[in-house]
Amino acid sequence: SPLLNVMTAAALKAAKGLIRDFGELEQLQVSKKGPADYVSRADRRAEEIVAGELQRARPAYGLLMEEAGTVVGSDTSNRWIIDPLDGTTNFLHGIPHFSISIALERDSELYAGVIYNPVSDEMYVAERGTGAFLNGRRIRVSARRKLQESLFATGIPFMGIPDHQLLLRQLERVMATTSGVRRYGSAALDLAYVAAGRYDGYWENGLNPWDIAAGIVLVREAGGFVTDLAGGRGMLKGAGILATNTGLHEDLLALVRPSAITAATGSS
Ligand code: 2AM
Ligand code: CA
Ligand code: CA
Ligand code: CA
Repeated sequence: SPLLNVMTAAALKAAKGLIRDFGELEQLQVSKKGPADYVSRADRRAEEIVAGELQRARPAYGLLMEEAGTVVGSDTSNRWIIDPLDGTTNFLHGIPHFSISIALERDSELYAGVIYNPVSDEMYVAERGTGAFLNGRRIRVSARRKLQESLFATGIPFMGIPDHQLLLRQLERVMATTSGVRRYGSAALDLAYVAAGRYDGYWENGLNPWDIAAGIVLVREAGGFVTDLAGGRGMLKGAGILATNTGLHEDLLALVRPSAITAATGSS
């Protein structure tokens, strides 16, 4: 579709710069935004390219970006949500697992999403009602229904997140009953992998809208189900995220929802 073409073109253009910078990491200027939150010239440059391309194609739309913040558009029903480099820590350590994530929110609903991994050259796209695709091929969530056969992903809280205990308790419960847990460090790619049926589910506490907006569209269009960690719809409001192949949703939610954990351990 014309919309997805605009989004993929922006991602591909920004990816060229990221790949160049990934090959010359020593020259990259890195600064610190917050506890364990690093930003490099690569993040900023990629974001400028993505935002510039999207604004050229759809001048009236607003933007929500990780690095530059918010741009209010004259068309208030359409807003881009952009993470120009998801997995910055991997990137800065020379680990080839990072992505560009672009979502479109329309009338306050997530409408389209594009996630691109420049190293593996995997382009994930989804638009509401038309399915999810990886490099042009239709993708679907997995069909697994048993926890003990299923593989899950999560994110490990970084410095500055107060409740490390929550993840440790969630891990304890998920490890004991499933095929395993992975932690690769790009929330956007974690969601893309759920959409592609690689992971059977993924959860993470907290996160920002740009980490997950595009991935939510992908998982839904691939037949999956996405909620916050209380089973509600607060994913973009920092209430955590749980994305599964739908069939496993209740089971995984029962293992990781904070209220269940608090009740089971009797602490707060
Ligand atoms: P980033 O690479 O764009 O910063 C990994 O669990 C997810 O958490 C990624 O989406 C990563 O996004 C984000 N993340 C990692 N460290 C972070 C920090 N200190 N503050 C906020 N988000 C962080
Ligand atoms: Ca960041
Ligand atoms: Ca991110
Ligand atoms: Ca980022």
